[in-house]
Amino acid sequence: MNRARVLSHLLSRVPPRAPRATTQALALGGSRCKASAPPAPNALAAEPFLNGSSSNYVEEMYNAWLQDPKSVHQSWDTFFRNTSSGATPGQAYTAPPSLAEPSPHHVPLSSIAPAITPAISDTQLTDSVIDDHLAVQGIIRAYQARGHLIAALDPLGIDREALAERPPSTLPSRIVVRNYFDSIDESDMERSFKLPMSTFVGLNEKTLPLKEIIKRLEDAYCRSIGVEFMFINSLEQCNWIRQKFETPGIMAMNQQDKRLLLARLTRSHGFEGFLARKFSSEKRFGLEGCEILIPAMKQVIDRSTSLGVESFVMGMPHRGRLNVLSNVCRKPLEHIFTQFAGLDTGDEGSGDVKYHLGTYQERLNRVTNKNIRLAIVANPSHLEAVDPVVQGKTRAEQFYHGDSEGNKVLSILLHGDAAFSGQGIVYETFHLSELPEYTTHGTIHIVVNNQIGFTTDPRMSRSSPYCTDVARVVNAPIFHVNADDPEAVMHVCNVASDWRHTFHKDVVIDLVCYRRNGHNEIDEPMFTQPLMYNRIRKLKPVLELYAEKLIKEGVVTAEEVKEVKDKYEKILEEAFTSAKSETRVFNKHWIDSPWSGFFEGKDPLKATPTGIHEDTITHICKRFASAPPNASDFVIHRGLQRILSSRMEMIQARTVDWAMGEAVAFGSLLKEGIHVRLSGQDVERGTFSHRHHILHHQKVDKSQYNSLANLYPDQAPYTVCNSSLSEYAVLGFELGFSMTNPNALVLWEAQFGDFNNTAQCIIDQFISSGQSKWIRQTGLVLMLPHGLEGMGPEHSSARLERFLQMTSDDPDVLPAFSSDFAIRQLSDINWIVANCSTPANLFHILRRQIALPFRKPLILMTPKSLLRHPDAKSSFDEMVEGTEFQRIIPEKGIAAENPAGVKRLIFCSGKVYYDLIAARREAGIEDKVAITRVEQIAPFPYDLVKQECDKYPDADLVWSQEEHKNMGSWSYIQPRIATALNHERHISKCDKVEKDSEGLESQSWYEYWFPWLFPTSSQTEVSVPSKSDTPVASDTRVLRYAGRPVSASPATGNKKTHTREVKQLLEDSLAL
Ligand SMILES: Cc1ncc(C[n+]2csc(CCOP(=O)(O)OP(=O)(O)O)c2C)c(N)n1
Ligand SMILES: [Mg+2]
Repeated sequence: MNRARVLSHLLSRVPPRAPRATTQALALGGSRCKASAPPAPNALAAEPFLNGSSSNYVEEMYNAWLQDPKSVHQSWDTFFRNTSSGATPGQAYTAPPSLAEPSPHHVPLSSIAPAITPAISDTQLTDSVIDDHLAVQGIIRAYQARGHLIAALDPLGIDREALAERPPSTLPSRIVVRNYFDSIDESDMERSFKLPMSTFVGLNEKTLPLKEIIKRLEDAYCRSIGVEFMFINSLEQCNWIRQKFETPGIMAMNQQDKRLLLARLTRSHGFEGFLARKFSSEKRFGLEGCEILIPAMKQVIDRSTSLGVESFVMGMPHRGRLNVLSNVCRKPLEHIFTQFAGLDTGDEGSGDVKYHLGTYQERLNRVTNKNIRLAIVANPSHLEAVDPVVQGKTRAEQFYHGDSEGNKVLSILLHGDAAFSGQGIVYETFHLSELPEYTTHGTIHIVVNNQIGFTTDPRMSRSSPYCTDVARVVNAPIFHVNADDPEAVMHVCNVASDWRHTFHKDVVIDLVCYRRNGHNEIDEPMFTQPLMYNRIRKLKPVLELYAEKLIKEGVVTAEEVKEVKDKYEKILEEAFTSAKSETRVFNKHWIDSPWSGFFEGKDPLKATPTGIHEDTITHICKRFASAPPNASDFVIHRGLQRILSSRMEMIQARTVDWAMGEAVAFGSLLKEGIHVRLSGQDVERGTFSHRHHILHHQKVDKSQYNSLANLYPDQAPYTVCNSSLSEYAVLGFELGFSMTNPNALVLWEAQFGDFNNTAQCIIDQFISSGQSKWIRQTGLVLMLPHGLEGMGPEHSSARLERFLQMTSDDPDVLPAFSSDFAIRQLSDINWIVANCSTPANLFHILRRQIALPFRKPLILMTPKSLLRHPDAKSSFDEMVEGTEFQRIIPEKGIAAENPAGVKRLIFCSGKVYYDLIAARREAGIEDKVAITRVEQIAPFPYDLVKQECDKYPDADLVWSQEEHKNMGSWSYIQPRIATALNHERHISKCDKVEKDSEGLESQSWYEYWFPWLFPTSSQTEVSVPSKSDTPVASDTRVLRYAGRPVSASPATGNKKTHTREVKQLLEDSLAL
């Protein structure tokens, strides 16, 4: 313990103005300094702030000061000046003025002296005493910061062996305490030291012998729990954690809790064993090796319920999912067993494998005697993709319950070790955790860390020491725990629940465990991890270990253990027998977000009108064009004032531009009590500076005004929020948000449409296919700025073609034309894809999302240059009552007045329309060329397109698009127009009503959601239009393509090429 003394002694020999060479030699140590240095004042040695670790720093400061006194902080300058001018020991240092309040946990050195044990307090306060106490503080801190590095976390003991093989300099004690132990000997161990306020190991003692201090620290930090928390910036939070782990006896558990824990472990273990016996060749991604997960989750739920939580929204991967569904959520065992039976489905949907399905259960929590709701969100195979969805759903539940601090709704996310460290979405989701409009006020993360990912060892799958290191970015404490120590796991679960309740921040429980079988039950793990699996084979299951422990402690008897086991086995057997009599599986049993009240009393094929009263339009527009009511106090940017004035002018002219069309859609829904939430990067202003939903006071920071939130006193809330720079997480989040409440319009806007591909997984796995797989509807809107404006390959294409390729309507089958054709198409398709060309149509399509009696995702290509295009405006007349969304906007000019004279009918979509009409005007062929806009691309408006074609019998047909030929709508449009003209193309057969192997019709989604309309499935009251309603004449015209040629890149980066391409496509389109 004398290193500091030696250094300060050396430093004390620094001459007041030693030449630079001398101080450098000092830094190296050795006798030269003694020989060359003249006797120096002993000022430095006596300064209280000097210790071993600061001496190098002092030397650096001193050297710098010698070079230039101004290069060091003023306090150093004063200090060195005082020292040089011969200040007496202890007098040279003058503290710099403090910027911060003194911390309540600050321990002044002087406070050490009185508390030292009699033996020491008799002596003078010497350097040695101070150093020794500082060293003890250092040791305490070392355990707190690094104790986890040597904790016994691994049930396999592999990490311990790895430690033992290390060179002595990296041995455990060295890893934790580094060099503090260098000069400690046995006599130091018996000495008593004052405990600083930064530790709780003393309980009521103020001093303890060093030996006892170290023992207690090892108990707290180096046994079955490894706590990582010292990176947290809050002293309050650090102390809270210290107290939860250091307080002697804090982990003690009563007998009743031990018995409950054993019973829960018995179920967890019994469930997997039962499935293994009954379905030995089926994949189930069993939990064996981490059976403690079930008691752990239940403990978190019990504890959180006792703290006031009523609803738990959970996301989890494949591992142990069935076990969680059964033993945590209490999903009926019969529902789970029938999933193994290979039965036909009894209702709508294409279904999913059993370990991806969601659930929603309401039940009594027996421990707290409170009712709780539990949801596990359905997810695809794509690991961690569900994380942001869970967050969004949780946030929405909190929002609609007015739970502004997350006291009632809690999200729990489960992870695998490989996925947690490997998937970027984990990081993106963590970054939402503290954002005001995205926070769920703390998520409890539980990692099933079985130290393997499929066949890959951790050393090959991550570069971070722990799989949990990603959580450090948000200052989340991380509790690593040996999963074979059930009581330690329970303690950690309690602390994690309390942490979340106290600080409303994320926390991680890392269950360090193993995987007893292969990745799934059919895999052979010995191929790739022979040594690990040799060891696993020798390990007793945790249930056995814990039962033995409790029997030994006298908490239970062997008979009791067996009794609990047999009782559960009987429950399983009975459910298994009753599941055998089931003939169908029902997807509806697996819905994670039921909207029970939403569908009731509705006509499944009737939408409410979207046009609104002109007074409402005017009122909303006026508010949207106005400064806040206290305008004189609220300084608005001059540029914005101009925008507001131009909005006022539009009101005078009874017109709206794009931003106002959108605002009226939002405002009118808000008036009707529909919550609107618009989220995405820079959405408050709008990437193209057209929206300005939030006005900023130019003189007062954070003073803002949101006009749409202030339209009517009793309106629904309006949320508009700039998001983090993430597409994957934010889109996932909004999807989750939209799942909770069907009576809300949730929109996500991409900065530019092409960025949607970084959220591809959410689009493919959830939005496009979610209803089919999980019969879960969503009315989420994706607004994707799209269009080739000469801005280069990026920022041009929202990849419209991909959305169209994923639509689920058959290009070869012409649906029967009937009065409800449009809405029937909407209800049958997986999503709607549109590219509106007028603000009025935008207004209607947004309102239609809510007007529909069901929910469908809407993929909207949105414009850029059209935001300010003088022609892209709509009259109030197009939005008032009696108007509606126009799936196509037919030619309305002179060509339409004399259809017989029309030589060409051009179909197009989006902004290219405005280029085409300008070029047509210039060419003077407005009477010969009709131009019709397809606004709703999917589902394809066969009926209206057919009408247009019929109207111009002598016209040739052209599809004109600005996207390259292998992109945009062409490949979607082409076969569908052919089908519209020629009816069915007989390429594939599509039966609307599917029959199962027993010849029984499955229930359609209408029947499921609207059972009152379907007394029995054979007595349907909905008239299904017959194919004979459809005209049979055939039109042999062939649609021609006019546009850019195929390309690998979505757009040219060269402005001149862009202009040439536009000219070419217009010529191709219009040349007669
Ligand atoms: C995004 C993604 N990539 C790859 C896979 C294929 N896959 C399924 S499980 C698995 C290993 C997962 O390991 P881990 O996260 O540790 O969970 P464990 O199976 O060990 O519980 C892999 C690579 C996947 N499901 N998702
Ligand atoms: Mg794993």
